[in-house]
Amino acid sequence: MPKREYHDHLKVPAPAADTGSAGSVSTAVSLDAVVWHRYLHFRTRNLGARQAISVLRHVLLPKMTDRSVPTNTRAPKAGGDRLRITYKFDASTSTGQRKGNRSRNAMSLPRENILPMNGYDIIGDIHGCANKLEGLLQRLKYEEKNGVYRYSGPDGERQAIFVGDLIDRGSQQIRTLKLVRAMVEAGTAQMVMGNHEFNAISYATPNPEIGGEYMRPHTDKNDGQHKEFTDQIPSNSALYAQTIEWFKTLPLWLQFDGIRIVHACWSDGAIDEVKKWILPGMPMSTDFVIKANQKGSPEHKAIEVLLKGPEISLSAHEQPGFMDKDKIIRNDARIRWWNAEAETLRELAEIPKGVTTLDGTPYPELPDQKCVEETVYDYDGKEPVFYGHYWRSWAPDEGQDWTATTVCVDFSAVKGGPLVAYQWDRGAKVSPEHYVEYPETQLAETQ
Ligand SMILES: [Mn+2]
Repeated sequence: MPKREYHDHLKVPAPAADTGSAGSVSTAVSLDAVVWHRYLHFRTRNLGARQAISVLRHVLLPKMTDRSVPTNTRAPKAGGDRLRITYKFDASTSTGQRKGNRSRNAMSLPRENILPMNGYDIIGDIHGCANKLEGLLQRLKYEEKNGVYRYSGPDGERQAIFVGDLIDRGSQQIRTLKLVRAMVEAGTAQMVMGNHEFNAISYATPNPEIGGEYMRPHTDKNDGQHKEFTDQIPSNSALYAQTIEWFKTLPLWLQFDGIRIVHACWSDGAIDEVKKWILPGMPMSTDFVIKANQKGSPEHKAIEVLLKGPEISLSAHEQPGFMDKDKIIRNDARIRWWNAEAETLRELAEIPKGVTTLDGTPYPELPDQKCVEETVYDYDGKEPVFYGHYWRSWAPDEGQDWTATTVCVDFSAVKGGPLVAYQWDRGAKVSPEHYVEYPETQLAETQ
């Protein structure tokens, strides 16, 4: 493996140290998207603003003198990709006089922080299937080094992106968490929150209005869904508390380099609602957790759409409910938001194959009536959006699992399906050859 070169120069305006007198200078740094996300990643470690800035300085501006101190005391704002940092100098430490400072206009940055990625490997819902995760990472040419998987193949710099739902159901909860968290913290991966991580946060958040209750009530049903996690990571353990705090730092969506990632559904309306509450890079607050668990609140609706996907009411369209596999009666159907052209009830509503009406007869075809409100979820963005959540069956179907601008990567790994990734190369069009599954599908014998 070729030795990596970790230093390079990025042309950013260095604080001009002019006079040799004491003073301060402020500089606006244009951050590459990767650096920006790297920076946000540091912010998500629950650092205070000062600590974060000092980390930032360490990462971005390692050639600054020790005594040129960033003076921001507030967190820099995520206004696009620009960041304003003010440096304070005294006469003896102005950068221009510093011996060995080769360039006033270039600062040395760690290369892995500034190089744009050649591509991203977007990985589906894991649900505690650590063996499949390791198998998939190895197929994608990630190698473990010092406890962290990192892309080590021939294709330049790549990063993994997890679409959420690391936990619940599977038998390897801790291994999965440790593996993914190590990658996210080392910057070899990013991750968005899934509904299972959000549920875990809510399950651990006391209800301020009812003593002894939690925002996600500890009912038999909710206990059951969360059982593998709480069995393997007892709620009184330090790991439990640390894990819940880490979940709060996960973003609800990601957008950079021409791609978008969300657990269940990209919705500009839902994103705008969440932006009122959560600043980029800041952890989810308890206030938001409480709001987002109040049925009917805009925050609840936004979280439902982003993490579980939008639904359409069958009864509101005078259609019968259906009985799902678990004999639960459903009056709402999932919306096929990935179908940009969907307009009618039949096109919009996803009725699972083989379900019946309440009296046991096969569910009839839905009418062709036009819907208006629900088409708001039709994805019409130009950037491809990658998502998980939908428990699809391998192999991917065109129009359903992938379109020109939507890519589902959840193929039910914990229910016997493969764990799936989509290898996105910068600028490439969506195409099913970019799907990679583990275990690998046996190809049919050809004649
Ligand atoms: Mn999910």
